[in-house]
Amino acid sequence: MNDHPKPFPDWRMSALVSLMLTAALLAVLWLAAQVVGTPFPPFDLFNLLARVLPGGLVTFGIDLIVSTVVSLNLGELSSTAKFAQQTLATLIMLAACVGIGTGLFAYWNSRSKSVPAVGWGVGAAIGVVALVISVYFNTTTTTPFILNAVWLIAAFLIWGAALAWVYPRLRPPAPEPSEADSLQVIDRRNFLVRLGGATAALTLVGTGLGAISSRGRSTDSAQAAARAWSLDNRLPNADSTFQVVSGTRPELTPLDQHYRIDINTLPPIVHEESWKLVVNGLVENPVELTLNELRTNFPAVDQFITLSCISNYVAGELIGTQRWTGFALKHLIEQVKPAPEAIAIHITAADGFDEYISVIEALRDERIMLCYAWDGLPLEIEHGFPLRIYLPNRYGMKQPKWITGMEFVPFEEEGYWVRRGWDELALVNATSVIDTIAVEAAFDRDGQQFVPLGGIAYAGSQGISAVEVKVDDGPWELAELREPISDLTWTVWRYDWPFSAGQHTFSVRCLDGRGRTQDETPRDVRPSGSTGLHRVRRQV
Ligand SMILES: Nc1nc2c(c(=O)[nH]1)N[C@H]1C(S)=C(S)[C@@H](COP(=O)(O)O)O[C@H]1N2
Ligand SMILES: [Mo]
Repeated sequence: MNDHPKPFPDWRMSALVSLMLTAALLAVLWLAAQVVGTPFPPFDLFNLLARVLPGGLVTFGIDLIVSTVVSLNLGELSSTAKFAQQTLATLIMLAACVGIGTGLFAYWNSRSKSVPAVGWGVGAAIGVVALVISVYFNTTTTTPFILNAVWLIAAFLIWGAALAWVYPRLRPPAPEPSEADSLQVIDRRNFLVRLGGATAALTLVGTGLGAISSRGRSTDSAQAAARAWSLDNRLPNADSTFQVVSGTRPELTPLDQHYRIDINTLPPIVHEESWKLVVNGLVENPVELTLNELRTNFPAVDQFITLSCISNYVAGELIGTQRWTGFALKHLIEQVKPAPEAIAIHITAADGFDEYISVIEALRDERIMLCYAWDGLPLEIEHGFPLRIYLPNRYGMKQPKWITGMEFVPFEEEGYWVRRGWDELALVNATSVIDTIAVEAAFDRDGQQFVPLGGIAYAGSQGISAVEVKVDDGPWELAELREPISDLTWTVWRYDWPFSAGQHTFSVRCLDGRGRTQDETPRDVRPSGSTGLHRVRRQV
């Protein structure tokens, strides 16, 4: 049979059959991950890739996902981008397994000996690799190692065995055409159809049940009982007479609309009962504190804070404002009494992320806080439960979520994203955005029609002293500013534009608290955050 002119199954049929079996495998793995809590290898593999591939490539991938979501208008970015990332992770694993399956068929075509043994062996080997990757890169599994080991190895072994079982059933007919051959062809077609049906059913049932049970899981959170602060309270600037233009984004970002950026396909799950903040290194009094101790031992403070990702392009969605609750890091430092040679704190996190912060800076700036609640609720898992840090005037990349440890060290070194080529300080660049040109809210004053424009401006902890709007080549005109919620948040502005029909270009710029105009040079997000003006062209 080896001298048959064309290898059979050919690569297309090999790939098709591998695809069917791999889809079924992934669906079953997904279902088990949702129901039992075993690792889902595609996500673990993606976590590994995100950490070992060069920073530029990873950022490129993330940007690609974000811009795809935005340009296809796939809806609200915070969850859609994560969903896109998970889909990509699954496709990568699917492609890898289809590649391996196709390769196996090609190998068996050339050397049809010991097909089952090779299939089982390759399957089990992939299972072992998946297990090792999960040990290092999975932060969500809730099942014991031994169960994960048995499950992953068995699942991939069965996949390999299935490939080996299918292979001889796809073998070509004898070289001489005969009655029996055409029967065999029909047989094979029948077999393929049945295999396709079985794997499709398994895939559908697995993903369907998995989706249902994951939805069930996200609602049974311990936070259901607590009530969001914003439901019962007014913002500190609620008495302002400033009229917000309709279509301006909410001044306090609803929790479910706040952007989410991190290096994880799924956020790490930290169990409060076993979690402790470990503070050690060059200190006189190393401590380990539970979440409850953190809540009660240190005076709680609330700060309204705007957080932005350094990957936020001009007028992007990776920026949000929330009410953060926690305590000044300063108080914890005073309790542990650092040695004189302790220069920095190395902050580590449950997902392997890390950053360094200067001890002097944390002692000097009481706004630097360790935070355990947003909007009066325990931090959501996605936003860093149980503990995250806040540093004024820095982009999010300097501010770890899911903190597990703080070690006092003699040097300030480069943190996770700095090692990957991003700005060492990651200071926020001033930015301003037109959210709305509210034609529907046009009004008359002294015989002139006005169309209000509205949006936000943000310059980190520098504050905003002015916002200016320019229409076409006209002069920069002053906008009206709303008192910000706090001096750490963005500022909402409005400008009543004397309307004239036609095609116009609207531009906005801001001046920070010290009167410095925002950087108007268009710059990409990497390495130091985007700069440049937001312009909107509109026919009105
Ligand atoms: N442990 C950990 N902390 C992290 C990150 C991360 O990947 N892991 N990402 C950082 C980045 S790049 C940003 S922009 C902010 C985003 O916080 P959010 O997802 O709550 O909006 O978290 C920061 N903290
Ligand atoms: Mo970020």
